[in-house]
Order: sequence, then C-alpha cells, then structure tokens
Amino acid sequence: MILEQYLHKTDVEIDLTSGRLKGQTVSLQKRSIADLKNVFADEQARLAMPQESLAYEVQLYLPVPEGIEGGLFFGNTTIYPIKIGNEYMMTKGHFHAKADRNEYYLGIKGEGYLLLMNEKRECWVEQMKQGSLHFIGANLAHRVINTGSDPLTFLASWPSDAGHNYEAIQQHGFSVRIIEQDGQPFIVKV
Ligand code: PAN
Ligand code: ZN
Repeated sequence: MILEQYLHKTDVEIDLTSGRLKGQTVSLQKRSIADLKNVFADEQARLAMPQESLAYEVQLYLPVPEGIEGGLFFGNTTIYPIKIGNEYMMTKGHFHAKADRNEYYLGIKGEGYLLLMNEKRECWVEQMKQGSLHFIGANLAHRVINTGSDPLTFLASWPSDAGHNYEAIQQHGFSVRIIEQDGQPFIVKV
C-alpha cells in the first residue's frame, strides 16, 4: 500500500521563525488603540494616539466549535512596540470564563513579560523570550506586556471551553503595572 493513500493534509502550519500560522482555517482578530479603553493608566495618552493603529493581533485556529468540552485551540499573538504614556503595549488580559481551564504560552520573538494574578490579586511575572514556555494554571488572570523595541510574538494553546472573562480586569485591572522609567521596565503597585 502506498503511504499517500493514507496521507491527510494538515490544516495549519507554523512558520517557526515568525510564529505566523498559515492555513485556510486560520482567522485573524485585530486590536487597535481604540479597542483598549481603560487598559492603560493614562487614558488621555491613549486617546491622543491614532485610534486605528494596530496594537496587537491574534491569529486563531479553532478546529472545534467554541465552548465545546474536550477540544483545544491554538493561537499566535503579536504585540507591537507602542508606548502609551509611560506604559508599554500589552494585551487586555483576562481570566478564563471557566476559571480552572489552563493554558500554555510559548515565546517566539521579542521580549516582554507574562503578568499573572490570582484571585487574591497577588501578582508575579515571568520573562518571555524566544523559547520560553509558560504554563498558566487555574484561576490566574494573564496579560502579556511587550517591553522590547520589536514586536513580541508568542504562541498559545487553551481548551475550547475555557472562554474569556474580560470584565473582572476591565473593572478592577491587575494590582501592578509595568512602566518604563529611565529606559528600563519597572513594576509598580496600583
Ligand atoms: C490568548 C489571548 C491573546 C490576546 O490567545 O486571548 O493573547 O489577549 P487578550 O485576550 O487578553 O486580549 C489567550 O490567553 N487565550 O485564552
Ligand atoms: Zn487565556
């Protein structure tokens, strides 16, 4: 039997240099400066920026319907090196709607930090760089901050029934912020 008869084409390939996902079933979610209301401490600085500028984008591979139990999703996020006041560009951040659903992040390009916060609002960070693997455990809010001068790209995989709870972060934020001071990232309590 020739092997080709058994061969199925895979849906998606990843360019490991750029982290880009390639495939017809990959979708794209764009977040512009306008989408990031109340994410940064200095809302006036955000409003003074070109609102349509791309802040970060997420490529999504969702091979099963969202919300279904047992499936896995895969994505790529690229955060552009834009400053808002003295803060670096970052993702909105979220808890998972099903709070015990875990996730992996894998650093591909650029430099930054994964900010994690538990339900007691205790925060810590992990450094993200090429090859850094991050296990995001249960009940942890997660946000990525690009502290470098190039785009920061990472891959992620999470359960298809995890869902996203943005409200808690939208209302109360994280209990720390990473700011730039004298050209260096510093962490400050809020
Ligand atoms: C990631 C994030 C992605 C964008 O795929 O959704 O990096 O961040 P925000 O969703 O916080 O805007 C993930 O954590 N999925 O669960
Ligand atoms: Zn997540």
